[in-house]
Amino acid sequence: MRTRLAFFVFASCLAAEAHIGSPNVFFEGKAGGYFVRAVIRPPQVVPGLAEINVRVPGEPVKRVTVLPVFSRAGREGAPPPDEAKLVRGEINLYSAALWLMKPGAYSVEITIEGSRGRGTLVLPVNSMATNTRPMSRGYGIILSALAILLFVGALKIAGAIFGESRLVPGARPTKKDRWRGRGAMALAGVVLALLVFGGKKWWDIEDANYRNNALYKPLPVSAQARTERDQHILTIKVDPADRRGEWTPLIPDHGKMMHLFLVRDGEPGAFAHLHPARRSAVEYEVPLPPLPAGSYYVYADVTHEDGFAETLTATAEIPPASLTMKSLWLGNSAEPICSVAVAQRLATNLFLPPDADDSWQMDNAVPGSPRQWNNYSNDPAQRVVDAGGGYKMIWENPGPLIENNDASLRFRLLAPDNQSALLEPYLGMLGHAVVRRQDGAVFAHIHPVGTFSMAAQKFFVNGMAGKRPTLTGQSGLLPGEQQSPAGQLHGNHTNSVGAAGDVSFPYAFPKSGPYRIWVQTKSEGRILTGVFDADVAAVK
Ligand SMILES: [Cu+2]
Repeated sequence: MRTRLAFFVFASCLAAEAHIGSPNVFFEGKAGGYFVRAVIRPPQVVPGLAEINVRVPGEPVKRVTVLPVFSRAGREGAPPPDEAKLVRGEINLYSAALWLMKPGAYSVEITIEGSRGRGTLVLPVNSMATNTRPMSRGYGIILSALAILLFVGALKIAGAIFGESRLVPGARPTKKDRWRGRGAMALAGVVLALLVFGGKKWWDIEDANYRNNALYKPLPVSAQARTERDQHILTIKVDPADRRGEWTPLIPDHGKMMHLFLVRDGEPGAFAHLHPARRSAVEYEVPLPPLPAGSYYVYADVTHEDGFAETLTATAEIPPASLTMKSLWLGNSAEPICSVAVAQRLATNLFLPPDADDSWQMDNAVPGSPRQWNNYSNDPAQRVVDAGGGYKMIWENPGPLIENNDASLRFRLLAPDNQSALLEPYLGMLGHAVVRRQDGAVFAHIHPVGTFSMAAQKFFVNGMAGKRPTLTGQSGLLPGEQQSPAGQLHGNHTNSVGAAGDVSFPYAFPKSGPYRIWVQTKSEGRILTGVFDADVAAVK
């Protein structure tokens, strides 16, 4: 009965990302003069230990330190930094475990000291409870046995106190004495049973409170399409009551308050990456391109002003677009053209114009040319797809993929002349990739530098301005972030970029299964999206 002696059932606190089911933070880029690859694995229990691994390739460095900073306490409230230990048998891999004490937005400061001076890197980590941990069976049996022993022991003691202990040594207990002892035992049994029952009740209340209020859940929002002057407009609405009134103001990420991703349910697929404008504190609105009608999964990436980043989810029913709208958006083209020029043309014709950085994609846009593999490449290990506008995208290392294995997903854009295309920054980055497990259990928006919210990183970097060595050199750009326009690409920021046209994303698929990946790049002013399907194998 007391297998639910669940006082020890522990709450776990997984630091989730602004992603779903993909809590680890990956970083690949520069910290001062050092190239760094870092992975932060958030803890399993709250408060809990975050595991931090830092690899610094090249010549050995002197020291690597790590420091967690809780956004609400600031640097002043932070403990002294911990020294990361060189992992046995490795020459450049450092490891440390850091306590994350509270749920909320943290940043982890990684400092590298060596022959090239000091390099500091700040990575945001969300610390939040997303799970509870069941007690193991063996542990439960041991605790239950101990509890029964205590219970019986307490009864015996009660019986002894009121029974035999009152007798003179050597005297035999009378019938009355025995009955008094038994009565005391019964009374103690009732009192103890009530205590156990009360304890269980108390725990259930604690447990329910934790599950209902402390556990982080992606905040469901509503997404509703309406039609105004022939245009379909999608409204994203947050109900603050769903989260006990806590809806703090947002800060822009890549210059946008919200990055909205629409994924069509079923085949043919369609995808949009849009940027809704704020209508009120809890309402965002965006004009819809003429996407194929149907049911869509909606993901909205937002960053709060305390650096906390999250993904809001919904589904939306998108009605068929009118012929007028189709011809306005598409012109004579059979496939979407996403560029500033098209956005400007639309702005003069539409009642609610789209954002210049909005982009979208449809499968089978050009009849007879669905997503195709290996039509253009002789290497069977590579996968090639149409990216629109005559461009092709090659996935250079598509497999084999294994869950939880660190991988760099590497892609190359080919111009219509089959030469590597010159990539331009799209929303400040050379590439964006959206990874989604077919069942929606994993959704992540990743960049060449890593998986975290750039706005959250910027927030922590700015918060420390003046107090710390500069993180990014004189340009004020974050590692891996590119300056616009393309002509000004800085040599020292091209760490995530190989040859022209190449872009790679550090990532590890958190779960095996079928995935779809949308890779977005920009060349000659046009946003080009390649769509790839991938199967991720389980660890054997
Ligand atoms: Cu965006």
